[in-house]
Amino acid sequence: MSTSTPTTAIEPISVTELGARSILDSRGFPTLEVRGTLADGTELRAAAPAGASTGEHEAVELRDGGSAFSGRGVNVAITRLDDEIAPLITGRRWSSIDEVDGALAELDGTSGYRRLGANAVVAVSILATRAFAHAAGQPLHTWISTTTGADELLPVPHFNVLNGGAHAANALDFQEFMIAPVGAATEREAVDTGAEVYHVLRALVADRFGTAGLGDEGGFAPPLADPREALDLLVEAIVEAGRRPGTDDVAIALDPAANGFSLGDGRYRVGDELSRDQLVDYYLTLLDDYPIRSLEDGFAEDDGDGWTAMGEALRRPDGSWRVQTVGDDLYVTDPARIRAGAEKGWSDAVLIKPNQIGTVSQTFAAVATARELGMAAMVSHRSGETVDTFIADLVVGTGVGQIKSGAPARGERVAKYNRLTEIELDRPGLRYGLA
Ligand code: 2PG
Ligand code: MG
Repeated sequence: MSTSTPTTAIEPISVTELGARSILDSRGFPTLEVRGTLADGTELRAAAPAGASTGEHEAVELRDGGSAFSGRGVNVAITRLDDEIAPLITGRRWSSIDEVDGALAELDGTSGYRRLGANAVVAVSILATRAFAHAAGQPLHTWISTTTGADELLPVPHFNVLNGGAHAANALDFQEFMIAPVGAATEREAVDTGAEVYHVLRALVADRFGTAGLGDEGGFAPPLADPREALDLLVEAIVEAGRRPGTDDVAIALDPAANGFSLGDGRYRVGDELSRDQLVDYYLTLLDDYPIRSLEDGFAEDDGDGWTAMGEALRRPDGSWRVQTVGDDLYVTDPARIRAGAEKGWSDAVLIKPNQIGTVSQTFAAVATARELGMAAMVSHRSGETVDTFIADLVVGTGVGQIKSGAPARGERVAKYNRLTEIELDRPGLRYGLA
């Protein structure tokens, strides 16, 4: 991951009006959409996503409680935005995203934005980022690259095509089975490859299980339980689509999301009950048998001993890792947690979700921390999404080279992939691939 020096001065912004409304997310639950008007009359929007398998230490969404929508309404958050955030944001000119985000944190006054709600704060922060890009006359991804000093890069998409865990009603303990076209030459080719494998997989699943029902992220959710069965299906689909399963062509990535099958005290259930060492061994046999390039949240967020054992098993004598090992719930996009994990040898990569930490500038700080520590990063959607495409520009502008946005199907997932191929069209010559 190389960096370059920012060249453009930041233009100040002024937002003359700011408001919010409740919209439905991809699971049919309320979420916030923020709308702002700039001094030149330009209207901007931003929407907050929402996770299902959330980390214990994530920034906190403000939800109404009560019986409507199982307590998941956002009316209290909208009232606080109208009463407190809107007067703050519209009251002055802002000269940097750090300044906006710092003022939001100060106004909130709690850790994790408990008072104003991280759902409101992240949407306002994204809207402010769009305002700065507009003021600078730059596409969002270019403004992000200029501001963070990173080189732009089109990322390898990680398509979640088989769903389990908290995202599906089947008995599959692992949450996400992804395919990553690392060998593609362009974003266009990568996205098309993902879609072609997805269609072959649909036919295989329908043929074998008589159903091609979906999980929350648009991947299929057949009634299987054993991760190996899911991996066999993926390999078969990749081959049948005319591609080569391999870590240099169409690779596999896993997010077991181990919080979901942790029994506590270092015990896990993957079919059978497994100890920490048995779970490490289980992953090692999967790495032997399948072309897996990335393994996210292999242990629970509170099981430091598990992460240490896995790190010891996966690090080669020269310090390189046998598989990219990603912390999601473990780090919650928090620079301090990332730093602590790196010191303990827990992983060599970080998942980046803006709403986990709350603001765009904190998200930039998480990416910068990963880069400083020599760790890889992957930008991620949430299982509850909207058609907001901010993370597509974020991944290009921060140049981290990896994104996951669910299956190559369903509007809220493909909005991000389609934005990536649009950026590629607008920027001929921009490199595609891993950082
Ligand atoms: C994850 C995410 C996104 P959720 O665990 O990585 O895929 O799921 O948004 O439910 O936390
Ligand atoms: Mg995860």
